[in-house]
Amino acid sequence: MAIPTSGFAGRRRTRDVNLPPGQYATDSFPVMSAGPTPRVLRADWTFQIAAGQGRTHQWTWEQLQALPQEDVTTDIHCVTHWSKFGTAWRGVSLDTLFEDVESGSDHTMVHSYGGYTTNIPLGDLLDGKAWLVHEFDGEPLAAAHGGPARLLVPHLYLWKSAKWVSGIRLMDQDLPGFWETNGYAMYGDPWREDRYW
Ligand SMILES: Nc1nc2c(c(=O)[nH]1)N[C@H]1C(S)=C(S)[C@@H](COP(=O)(O)O)O[C@H]1N2
Ligand SMILES: [Mo]
Repeated sequence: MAIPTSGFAGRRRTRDVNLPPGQYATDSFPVMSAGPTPRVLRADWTFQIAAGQGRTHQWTWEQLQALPQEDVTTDIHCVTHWSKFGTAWRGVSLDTLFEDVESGSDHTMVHSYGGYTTNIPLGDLLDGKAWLVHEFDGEPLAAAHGGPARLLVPHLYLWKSAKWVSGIRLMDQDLPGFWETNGYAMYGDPWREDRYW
């Protein structure tokens, strides 16, 4: 939605209320990867949640597909200043995956095939805020964008949405992942421009 910032029609300038500070909107979908694209076959794919003390929950591709699927349309915001409005995804809510996970830990490290990691507070993965997605725009998620499956945490900068995600490990303390070790913020709220430390 665009709102006018001036009442004079002739001099009207608009500011998009959905655009976080310092961002511009783009229709393209840039590929941002820190390394080569890992090729993971769906037949070999697994996703794990490790809750500590040997309690690990694991899903195969077939088991993931058998879970309730949600269609999510959301804006995404990259720390390199581009935002993309109304992106359409399909996948499984993290609430569904965490349903039977018992843990007293408040922090998580998200792990990807290929070795990428990123830290996210557990609370930011629950209550309808995050998904494990495997379709974009009605098509299987392209490998360049994280296929077979990636995390989608749209209320944080997009580096938190780990591509080629392989699992989530619960942690008792907040530890930095890959980009967080290399200067990116621990939390990454686009509305507060929480970009770098
Ligand atoms: N595994 C993995 N996930 C990743 C990255 C990466 O390099 N490896 N890059 C992150 C960054 S910095 C961004 S901006 C988004 C980019 O997603 P896209 O390539 O689909 O636009 O993925 C994030 N997830
Ligand atoms: Mo990024």
